[in-house]
Amino acid sequence: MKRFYYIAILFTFIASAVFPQNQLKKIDGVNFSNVVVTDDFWKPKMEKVATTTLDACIYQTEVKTPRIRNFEKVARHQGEKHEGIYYDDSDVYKALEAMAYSLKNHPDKNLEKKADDWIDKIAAAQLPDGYLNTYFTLTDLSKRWTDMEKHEDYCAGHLIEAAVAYYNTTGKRKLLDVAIKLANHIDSTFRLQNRHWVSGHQEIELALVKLYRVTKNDRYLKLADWYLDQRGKGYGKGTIWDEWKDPAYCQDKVPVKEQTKITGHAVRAMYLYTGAADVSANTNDSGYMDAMKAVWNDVVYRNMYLTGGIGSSGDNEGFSKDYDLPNENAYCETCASVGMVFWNQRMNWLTGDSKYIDVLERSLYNGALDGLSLTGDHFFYGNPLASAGNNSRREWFGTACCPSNIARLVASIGDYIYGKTDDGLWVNLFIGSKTTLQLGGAKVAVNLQTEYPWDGKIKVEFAPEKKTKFALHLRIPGWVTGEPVPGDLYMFADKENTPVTITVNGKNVEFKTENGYAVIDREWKKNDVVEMNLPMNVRRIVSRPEVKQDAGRVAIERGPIVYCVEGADNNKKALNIMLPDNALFNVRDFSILNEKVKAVNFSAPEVSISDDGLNVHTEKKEITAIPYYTWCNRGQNEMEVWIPKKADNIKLNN
Ligand code: FUB
Ligand code: ZN
Repeated sequence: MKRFYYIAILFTFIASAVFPQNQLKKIDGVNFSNVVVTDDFWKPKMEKVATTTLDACIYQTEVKTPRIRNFEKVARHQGEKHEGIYYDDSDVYKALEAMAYSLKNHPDKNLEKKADDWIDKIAAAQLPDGYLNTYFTLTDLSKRWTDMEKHEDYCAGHLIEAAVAYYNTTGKRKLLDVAIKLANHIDSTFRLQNRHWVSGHQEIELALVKLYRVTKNDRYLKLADWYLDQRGKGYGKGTIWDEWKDPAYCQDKVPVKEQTKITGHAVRAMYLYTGAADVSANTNDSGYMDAMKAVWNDVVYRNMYLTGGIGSSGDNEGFSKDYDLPNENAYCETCASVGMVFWNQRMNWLTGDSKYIDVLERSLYNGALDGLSLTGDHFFYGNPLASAGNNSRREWFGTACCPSNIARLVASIGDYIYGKTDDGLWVNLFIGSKTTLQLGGAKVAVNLQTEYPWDGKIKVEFAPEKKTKFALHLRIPGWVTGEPVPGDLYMFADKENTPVTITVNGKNVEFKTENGYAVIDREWKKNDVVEMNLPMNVRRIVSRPEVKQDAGRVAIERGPIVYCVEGADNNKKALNIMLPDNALFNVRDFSILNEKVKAVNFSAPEVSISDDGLNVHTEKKEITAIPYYTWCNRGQNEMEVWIPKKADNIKLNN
């Protein structure tokens, strides 16, 4: 018997050594709290968020709008009226989460004091049974949990995320205890009573997984899974379905594990699939994977803008028909691009495939970053790809989900740079940074230096405490190997791919490519330096012919950056510019406000109409194209990403 026991142990040991990847999750993330960002591109943005964006969020949340006042009213118990929209609590929580991340990078006593004050107010508004929502508490508490569309669990999800973030940064438990009490209340009200409930706006699923990870209490993981399992079974009938006339609006038409098509509201969809990926990674339930891969293909192959933005239609704040990607009227909510970053990060962890980071990078540097002004205190809610000059960045919005969402993303940018296993390091984003990780059984200091996205040189230096063996996986972006995006929604007009060379300590190395990564598996010692040089030539992009709105047009990219022409650089006009096939590009240093960028110049015809409207005139001009994310920082201006190749596609703004 004893012998059998030893054999069984031995077998288990061998099996776990042979199949170490039995886990669904292939890569672990490296949390931003272990990463010091030193990057010339991102560090100033993180500072801007810390010193300006958060102040703007605080001012709007506390002074200009009644969001904090609603919490104070609940605590006063004087029958005062709720002000604002039923989901406004979520903006308080999301700002708090951004504050928590920022405090980790930039300790700031005053900011922490502000966060503590807000937390006291939030805690004072929690009811004894754990319920917390100022809208229902101040309007009619008897109506709580009766309308699935009313975002009670969406707000709860953002509270939980803020609580976990604040606890991780400060070690203070007050908000975490509030979140636990609220999550317990929800769990007892629904899952434990098997009372059906479909969250009208997903968010709580991913938040509950964070709560599970910090508390280690699997009750929250089960609740997250239960939320996913409620969808697509008709339980939303009567509430969310009535509101939107179509269960697909909130991804409630088909059970999550059977979904194959992207539908409905873009932010809800992104949070849903992020939650599903998180649940999969923590339960090892592969049941969501096929669905997520199919839906992801549907997004990326047929429904994504070149900027990585999604959700073309303002009517449903979401997806319309395949290939329907209008440029001027593109909705492309900032939150949806932020959601793309979240979901693609999780898909990369689950699969180890770099194509998800290619999409993440596109959404991050273009669709999401466009949501934040260069001054840090103005925002875009929608991010169109063309403008007749009527768009402007705003200080705030009635529905103010986007400002704090982009703030929390920038403040936690360190989350997206690296991935790891016990004996593998993944470099996903090229962002100057330092971290120390346990690799191959030794502590390894990693120092990544680069001037990306303006320059393609990437240098990674290792300082292990002792010689250690691990596999370095360096992402070779799809835009280097000829695929601007996975699939063929967008293609390079030329086929001039430059091969990538990698050196170790100055000598070329052979490397194998796996899942889109160059893999160098060897023993590393102190001061080993790996260098990779990504070609940064300007490339023309064309769309599949099904995208009618881009027909006869071309866009330009350099590295991960999508470019546009803006009136501010081109004699106040952009819609009259052509980009013929034979135009040559010239890259030069340029500044937009204080942002140092690379501009792309080309000489091309501009069309103008005489004042009397009788003559059309074409004149060759020197045109300046700028990174898309920097547009509309110098007032209202015409702008265009997809530039007509010939005059017959020009649509002038008269
Ligand atoms: O409903 C809450 C948020 O407001 C959504 O995520 C955004 O799309 C906006 O509708
Ligand atoms: Zn938003």
